[in-house]
Amino acid sequence: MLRKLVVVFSLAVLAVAQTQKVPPERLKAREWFQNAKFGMFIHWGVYSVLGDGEWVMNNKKIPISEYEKLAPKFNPTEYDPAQWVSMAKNAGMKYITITSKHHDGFAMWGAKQSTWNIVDATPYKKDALKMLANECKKQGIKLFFYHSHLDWHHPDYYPRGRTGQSGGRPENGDFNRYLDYMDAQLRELLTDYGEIGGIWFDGWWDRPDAEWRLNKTYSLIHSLQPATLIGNNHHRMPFEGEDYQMFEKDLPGHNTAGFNADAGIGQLPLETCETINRSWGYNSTDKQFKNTSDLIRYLVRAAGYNANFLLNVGPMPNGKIQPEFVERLREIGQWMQKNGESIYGTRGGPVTPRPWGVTTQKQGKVFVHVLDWPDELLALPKIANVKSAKLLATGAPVEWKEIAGGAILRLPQSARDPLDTIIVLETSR
Ligand code: FHN
Repeated sequence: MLRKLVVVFSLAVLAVAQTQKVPPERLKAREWFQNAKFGMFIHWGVYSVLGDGEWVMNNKKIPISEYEKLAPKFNPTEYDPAQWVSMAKNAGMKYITITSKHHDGFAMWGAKQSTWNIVDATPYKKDALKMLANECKKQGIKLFFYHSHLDWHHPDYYPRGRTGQSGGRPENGDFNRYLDYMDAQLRELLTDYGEIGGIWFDGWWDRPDAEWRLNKTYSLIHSLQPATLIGNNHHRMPFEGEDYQMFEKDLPGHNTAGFNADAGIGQLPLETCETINRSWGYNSTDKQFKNTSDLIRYLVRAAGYNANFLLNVGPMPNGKIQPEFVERLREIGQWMQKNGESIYGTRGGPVTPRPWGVTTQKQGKVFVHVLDWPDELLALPKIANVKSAKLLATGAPVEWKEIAGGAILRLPQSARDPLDTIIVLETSR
């Protein structure tokens, strides 16, 4: 017992110490992030030309000399960032996280450190990220960059890690020089692209024992833009200097996809990401689209777990987003227009997630999201000071009866929404 108390106390001290070091503008940004709740993930790069996902180089063992031939074929003349941004906004998304560089090392902006980038290596020649950054600013949506630590293309990414072994790179290289290169890229992205909401790192897991100089990289980012949030998809508890914790293809605390064996849930803002079909980067044969209801229910569950939902699209090589994605985003947006009050600005509610659904809460309101009615009646544990219970959709009162240790909700079948019946409990605080 004493040991447990000491551990709890030390964790509390650590949490306070970490918060104390965080400047006010970043604390504000973290709060903004938690309120935003819903973002668009974009995986886009030269791999889209092959329509076989963003791992195609590794999975098909394509040597660098061959893979580089994709760049001259990448000419997204139909890329319209204004359309992308308004699509995200109409879906109810408040930020966009786009791949500045994925594991293939290809830079989607006019990077000065190498010609392996969209401006120098493709017939398109335009800086896709600059165009998107300008549009995000214009339409008032925050922009985050996904940046891969792991690099299958750079010769100095050496010793190599678990992946990217078939590129045909020399058996030598200077890892620190690679990190300098990556820091220089980040410096550029945080200097020339306006206000950046966050950097979403990925690929650390390729070399978990390497000296990644994270402190140096994180300090660089925060010195250039103190309010930029840092997240790292290392599938572990957050490291020092990070601002949010992400979960891939799983709700916090779950591990159905196999990424989160070592990830507990920390104190920082949370985010979970998911695909619409089964691919991140464009995949022309993947037709296993989740339906809109399931995507909305995932968003609702994420909110109940106190987490944001980052929903992915993988644009086509011509710059268009495929119609199956567009349709689902539009439908999610329609739902958010009506029910967003129970998602935006909320935190996980007083009742922890249950098999029947989740709760969210904000200023004097608890939203009970019943995703699967267990029965005619729904029993809830005690929620303090409930004044009234109403349907969010119509404002109609809902039968609410307090009993010893909790309360009972009753709602006739006809008043339920099979997607999500949202009951608003007004509480006096
Ligand atoms: O390897 C990547 C994958 O391509 C994709 O970017 C996802 C997104 O969460 N993360 C990786 C694996 O953890």
